[in-house]
Amino acid sequence: DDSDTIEVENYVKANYTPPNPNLFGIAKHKNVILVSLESTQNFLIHYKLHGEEVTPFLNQLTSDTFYFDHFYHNTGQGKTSDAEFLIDNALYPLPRGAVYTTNAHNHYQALPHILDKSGYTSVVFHGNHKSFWNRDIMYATLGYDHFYSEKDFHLTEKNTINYGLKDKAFFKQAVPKLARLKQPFYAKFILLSNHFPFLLDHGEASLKRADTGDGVVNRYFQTARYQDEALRYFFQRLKDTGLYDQSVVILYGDHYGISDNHNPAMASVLGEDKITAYSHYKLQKVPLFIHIPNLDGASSHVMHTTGGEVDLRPTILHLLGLSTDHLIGFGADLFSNKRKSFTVQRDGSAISDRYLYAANVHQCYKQPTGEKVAMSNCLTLKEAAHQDLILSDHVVYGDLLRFLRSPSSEKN
Ligand code: GP9
Ligand code: MN
Repeated sequence: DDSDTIEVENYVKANYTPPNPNLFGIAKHKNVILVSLESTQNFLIHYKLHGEEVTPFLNQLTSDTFYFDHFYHNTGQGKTSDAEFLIDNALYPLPRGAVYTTNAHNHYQALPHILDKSGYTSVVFHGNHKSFWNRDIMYATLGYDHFYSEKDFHLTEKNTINYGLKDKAFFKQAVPKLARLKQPFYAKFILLSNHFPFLLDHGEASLKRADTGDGVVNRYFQTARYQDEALRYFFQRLKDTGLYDQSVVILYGDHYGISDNHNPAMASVLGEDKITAYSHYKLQKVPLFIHIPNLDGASSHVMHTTGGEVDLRPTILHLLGLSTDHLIGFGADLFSNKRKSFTVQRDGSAISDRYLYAANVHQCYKQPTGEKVAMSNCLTLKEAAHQDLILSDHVVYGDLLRFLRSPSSEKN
């Protein structure tokens, strides 16, 4: 009802984080290309297996773009779709189920609708059936103009595995469609090949398996390498077509790939005795890369700011020169000098550069050592996470954005 809406509005207003004035509008009218890296965890970056880099292309991107090495997924049971939801709406996914399936008819202030007002065309490319995660319905709600799904690609026995089109064939077929779009566009690419149980066809692995005794973990490195090769090809094509210099390109790991069921193998991968409650949260880091075009001389940097997927909507809008002070949402611009070091996990955990509150064991840890400290150190953090999650859930469960009269919330 109205009092709920007012509470959310006040909280969001009080937490508003202004943009970095040096970057606000730096990419005005540029395209936005978003790539969802399937199950890609941050530990892969610069990791060496059998003395070889697993992700040589992404490793190179850490010095060609803004690379965030303290960036976390904020997803729940809706996995890939939760990550998409977070980024488009700056709202958290739900404590159970997938918001894409349970609340696909709500009112939202999603990126496609916001960008539409600046003349953007919004599209999604994904090599799986359109109804997976209820995407076809949700994308219409969020304002996407077109969804290039399985039926828009040429699928064969050879170019598919597991959930659908292999990443290399996917990019090969998608780039010509991308190049034909009216600019500026917001285009999302959702990858598939690095998906559990991490399958490749014979002769497609360019890296030997790991030898942890756990087949899932062993194969994970091979499909991550395959994805890395597909991304190298994609960037080359973006450069060939001239789109690279006209686009903000964002790559993010959607969620963890290796669950806690594989902790013994992961301990050996990381050279640790065992995966502790603390290292579990470290493993929830996913890589984030942001390429900003025409930023002469200052276009790359390793960013240590603690953040998460919920921060991307304001980050993107500010780069495009669009203000966010009238929008309902959580998170804050990752480039802002005023942002708090903060992100949450859907289980109620909270992370800053100084402390980590681990909800799974109700313990406060000091960062980055993981030393156990008194809960009093974590109370502010824990409460902030709780407020964010509770109020975001109010918005989604109560469909509160329908009550807002600002033009950005109108369905068009
Ligand atoms: C399916 C793909 C994978 O279309 O996005 O979904 P996930 O299982 O990772 O949520
Ligand atoms: Mn996924």
